[in-house]
Amino acid sequence: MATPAAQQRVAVVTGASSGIGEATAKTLAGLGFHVVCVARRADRIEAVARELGGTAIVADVTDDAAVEALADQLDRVDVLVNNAGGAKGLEPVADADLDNWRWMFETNVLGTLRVTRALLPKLIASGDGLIVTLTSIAAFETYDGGSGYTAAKHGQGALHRTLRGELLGKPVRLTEVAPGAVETEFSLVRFDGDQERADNVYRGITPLVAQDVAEVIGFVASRPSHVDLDVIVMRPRDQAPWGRWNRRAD
Ligand code: 8X3
Repeated sequence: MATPAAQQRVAVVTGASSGIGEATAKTLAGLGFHVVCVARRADRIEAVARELGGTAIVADVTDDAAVEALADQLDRVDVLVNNAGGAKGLEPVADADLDNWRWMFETNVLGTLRVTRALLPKLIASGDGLIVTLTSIAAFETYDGGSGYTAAKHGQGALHRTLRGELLGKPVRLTEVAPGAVETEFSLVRFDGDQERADNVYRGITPLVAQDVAEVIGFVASRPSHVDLDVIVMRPRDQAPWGRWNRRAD
């Protein structure tokens, strides 16, 4: 791995190959962190890491051995951004696709658990650690067709929030960032590559973009160490609780 400068703080960002993860990696690098970009797509994270002067580590958060190997390669971790995750499908409960549910629990819930558990000793040892977990407004709301995703995001949020008590007295801050609609590859993944269906999600609204979320994470990571921003819910002005949009005619 590229070596961080002496005393340089290290931030690990999962899902750093695109969208919120990539934008966050760039923002944190701009704040002076050595950023470790983690994702499955080697070519993408290598390009991102090269641009930042950071390190690319190819790892799938659903793979125990890969996450252990990730932890073994890191001497120091000051910030962890649990960003890897996503949605698959929009079926009602009556037609739920169990494979989609498994994928969503594996990536959002167990992925966050694996990476957090593996890096926790180093975050504590840093003396001023920070864990930022990207959940979603789906961690607080439910909506028709969204049960698998909202269940996974509620689970991921519960895991993250539990740490607030378990780590009390340890030098680690915890921030949950819960965005609404952000135009990234999110909907393309959810609809299995169906571009038209993905575009329809954002039709007639002004969604958030990845940079909007990255800037908030940069703000969180640059507060003094006694300040813990606990939960940040952010959504486009055009989005009320899920399913209610201010859509303008095209
Ligand atoms: C995704 C939030 O509003 O696009 O986490 O479903 S939304």
